[in-house]
Amino acid sequence: MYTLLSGLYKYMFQRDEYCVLILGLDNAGKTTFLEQTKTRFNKNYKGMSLSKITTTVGLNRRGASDPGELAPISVFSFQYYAESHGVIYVIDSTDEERLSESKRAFEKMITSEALEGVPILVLANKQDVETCLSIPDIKTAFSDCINKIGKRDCLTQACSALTGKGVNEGIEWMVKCVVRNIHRPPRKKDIT
Ligand SMILES: Nc1nc2c(ncn2[C@@H]2O[C@H](COP(=O)(O)OP(=O)(O)OP(=O)(O)O)[C@@H](O)[C@H]2O)c(=O)[nH]1
Ligand SMILES: [Mg+2]
Repeated sequence: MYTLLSGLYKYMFQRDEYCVLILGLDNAGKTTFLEQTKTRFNKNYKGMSLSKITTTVGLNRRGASDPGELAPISVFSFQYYAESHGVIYVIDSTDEERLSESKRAFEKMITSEALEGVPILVLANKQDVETCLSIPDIKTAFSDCINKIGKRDCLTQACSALTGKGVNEGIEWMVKCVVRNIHRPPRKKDIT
């Protein structure tokens, strides 16, 4: 009886909550992607003008002496890794010079035990720029990471956080993956 009532309570008054990290080197387009996503998926969201977004300061910033570290939350990554249900990894497709740095950071992230089995969406961002690297170029540069991805879901998606191209596809894929991942059940949040 208690189980039934508790199940009914959860059904009526609680909802599932998933935590997805957005990682990548500085200037990759993480904040722009987040704002674009919020604007698209939240009808009431009145975001800032995307073209006015500048470098995130504070905790989200990478230390200058820290090459290869991920820009956001690098100091507390492990704490966040353990609590996350998915990772969106943003690559600047216009920055060939830093592609290997981005690959090293990606490799470091996916080999973290705290992220085992977590779905990873790799966003090849800034695809609106004519001279950008193509998806095959980026896949080739990241090719030695493939055997470290393991059994988790992983998708490389072409995207422009600025124009919104590829954003819906990426988010919809991520939602499908986190919901079906039985190894990381959602948090239950009371509906207020
Ligand atoms: N052309 C183009 N520019 C983009 C795109 N996404 C982001 N940018 C630009 O790239 C710059 C960095 O974008 P941000 O969203 O601030 O990048 P970030 O990863 O949050 O950077 P940090 O906060 O420094 O870690 C800004 O000038 C954006 O306008 C894109 O899809 N296309
Ligand atoms: Mg930012």
